Amino acid sequence: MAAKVAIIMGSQSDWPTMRKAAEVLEELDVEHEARIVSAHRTPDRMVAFAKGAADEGFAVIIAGAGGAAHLPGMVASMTHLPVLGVPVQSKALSGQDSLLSIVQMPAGVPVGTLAIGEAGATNAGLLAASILSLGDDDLAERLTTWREARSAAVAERPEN
Ligand code: RP5
Repeated sequence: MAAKVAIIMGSQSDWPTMRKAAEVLEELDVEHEARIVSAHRTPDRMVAFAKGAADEGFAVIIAGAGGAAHLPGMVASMTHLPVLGVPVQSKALSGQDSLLSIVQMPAGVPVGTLAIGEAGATNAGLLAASILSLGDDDLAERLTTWREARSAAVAERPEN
């Protein structure tokens, strides 16, 4: 069974951000699955997901949430899998609340926290692929090719 990446989010409203992680994983041909799992609205679903994620075949978890963004940290407390946290840009505080809720974990329960918003989601996808590439030479090659293409697409001079 190929290692999968789970993309979980607290709400449907997080999907426009979190789909950026899915898009980059699709580009890299990495198996992934997106689910809505809320720490506050569906706590039982969260516990079941976190405790069962490894047995389901997930190798990396990307967790995005906004506001009082407890999802990544709570999931990290219940699994040994790497958890990458994406602070979704909130309306009230522009995602600063999300960032601080996710990043400041106590020692012993790590969450790899990315940037606020779409850049964070894209980079979470890339980081998940990078983690999986440690045990997958073909993926490492695809990732290298992807990065080279991104570099090649940068013009040397600005256009008028
Ligand atoms: C969080 O509350 C979600 O992750 C979302 O970012 C935020 C707002 O959710 P909705 O009220 O839009 O469903 O749990």
